[in-house]
Amino acid sequence: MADFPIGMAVSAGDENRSMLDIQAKQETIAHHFSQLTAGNIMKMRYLHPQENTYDWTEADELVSWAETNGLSIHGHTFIWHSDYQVPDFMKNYIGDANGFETLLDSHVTTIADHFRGKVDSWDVVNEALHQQGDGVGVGEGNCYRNSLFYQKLGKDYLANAFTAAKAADSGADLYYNDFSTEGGDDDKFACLLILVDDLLDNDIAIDGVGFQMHVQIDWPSTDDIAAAFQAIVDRGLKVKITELEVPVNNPWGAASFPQYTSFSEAAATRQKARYKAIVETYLTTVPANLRGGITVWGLWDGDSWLLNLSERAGSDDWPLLFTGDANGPYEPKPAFYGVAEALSEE
Ligand code: 9MR
Repeated sequence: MADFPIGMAVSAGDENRSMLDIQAKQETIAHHFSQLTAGNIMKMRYLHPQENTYDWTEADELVSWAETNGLSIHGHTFIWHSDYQVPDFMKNYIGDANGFETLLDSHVTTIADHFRGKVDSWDVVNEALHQQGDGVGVGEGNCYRNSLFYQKLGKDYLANAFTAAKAADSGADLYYNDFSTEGGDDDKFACLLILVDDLLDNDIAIDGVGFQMHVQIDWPSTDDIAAAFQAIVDRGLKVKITELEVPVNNPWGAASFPQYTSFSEAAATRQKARYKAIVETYLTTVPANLRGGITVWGLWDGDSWLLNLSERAGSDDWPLLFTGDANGPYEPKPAFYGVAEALSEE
């Protein structure tokens, strides 16, 4: 339907609701989507649990399913600060900065090399910028998250990771990926541009920016989203929506929460319009040669990570494109048709 990847984030391996255990899920995904992102199983700790041990079994199984069914893979992710994902041997590393740099380069190189030719694109580094609302302001010195990697190597770990990934797999598109960069948080967006421009000024091999887009039904505005995409397009880089979902309730923006206590027709209609507007914004702002694709973060409402998020306690958000039961069948929601309409209007 689209001439760029339409992606789906999936559970696999021994995770709950693994797509490889659920026939109906495989069929629905193969029918409607052209790319997979592993929601978890290609993160640092899964692939590289110990310094000299890589575990490819679960990822290879998923990649092989994708290959057999004609879907490409977006790799997620070589480097992510999230405590639960950083392997203990990295946290406990006691050598000097050079040693840590070698270890991290080898992590990226080994994984990129293993999947060379099988993974179309990678989130090379995920969420290296400060969280929104932390009040530190903008400026190169306070843009970067004080992660383990930053503590050990400063911002150089980003450039190093892109360089190592390109050397190991020159064919894969390399993305910097983050959340709240799609407008609505001016400081974080300014920091994104500082990061990207720093890489470009130093001729580092970055191909694009991944906008996660864990957005709200009413935030950020499509004007803000368009401006964020445009800034990346102006730099000649690809734009990829990497983790899209649209919950019907906004826990931060509105006085009453939840706004919808059932998935009413009004909620479904509003959600459809929002999904459609996001895809239209993408299509009108990003020229065809810079479209890295659009990935939704889960298949049906019961798959969403938002169900476990404390900020959303007391709400059921129905954030995804399908409804159904755990083992299927899955029914497209109005939002699905909103996306399809936007794509077919092109
Ligand atoms: O959806 C993912 C959830 O299943 C995991 O428990 C969580 C921690 O690894 O990560 C979630 O995915 C995140 C993604 O990797 C990076 N951007 C934010 C996503 C939602 O938290």
